[in-house]
Amino acid sequence: MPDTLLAAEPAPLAFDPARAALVIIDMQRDFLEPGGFGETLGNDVSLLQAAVGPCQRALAAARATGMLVIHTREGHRPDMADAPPAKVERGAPTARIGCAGPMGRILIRGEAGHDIIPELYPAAGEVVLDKPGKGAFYQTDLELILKNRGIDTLLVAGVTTEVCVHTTIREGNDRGYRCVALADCCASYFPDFHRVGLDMIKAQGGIFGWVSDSAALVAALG
Ligand code: TIU
Repeated sequence: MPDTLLAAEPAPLAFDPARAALVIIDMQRDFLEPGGFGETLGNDVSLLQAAVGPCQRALAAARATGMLVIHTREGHRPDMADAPPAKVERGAPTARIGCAGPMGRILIRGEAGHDIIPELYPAAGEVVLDKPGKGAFYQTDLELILKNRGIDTLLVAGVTTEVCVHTTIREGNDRGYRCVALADCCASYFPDFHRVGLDMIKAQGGIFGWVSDSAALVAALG
């Protein structure tokens, strides 16, 4: 398929949808719903709802195009052997990673809170990638999956903008991928961090990526 032009900042990006992946970061109940990890950290989880509708539209467009879709989930093994003490012990949350909560053990694989929200639930055949860290490349087989599919462009959505989305885009940029943050498909517990996080990506001529949005993606794939 010929290159498709995506409206983006700091400049439009030509990409081949067959070599692009929609990567939806950590749209898990633990981050978006009351009683999960995000709330234990003292956050207003309702702020992340803004990204759900735009993610649904981006996901529908990607599915209609046959684009590779990857859903990531941050979390740990039930025995927590992969959870660094520095991460588990940090701060003063109301409940730490691994503690029992209303959606099961906080940020533990297999628990209800660890799963993707129903609105964005993975379809059969879509990649679900479990990651122990903030970045989707760290200690996962993401790079192998992308290589096997010949992917060169990552369209990145999800939460939170300045934490797992940023880390993944930085990791992907250093590995040679063209990384695009879909602005309205991302959200943060800190609206200022969301805005400035996007500004950081596209400053300096796009120092580590591009910023676009769901409407531009839908238009480009339409
Ligand atoms: N707390 C916060 O803003 N984010 C995370 O802990 N993980 C993700 O961003 N997924």
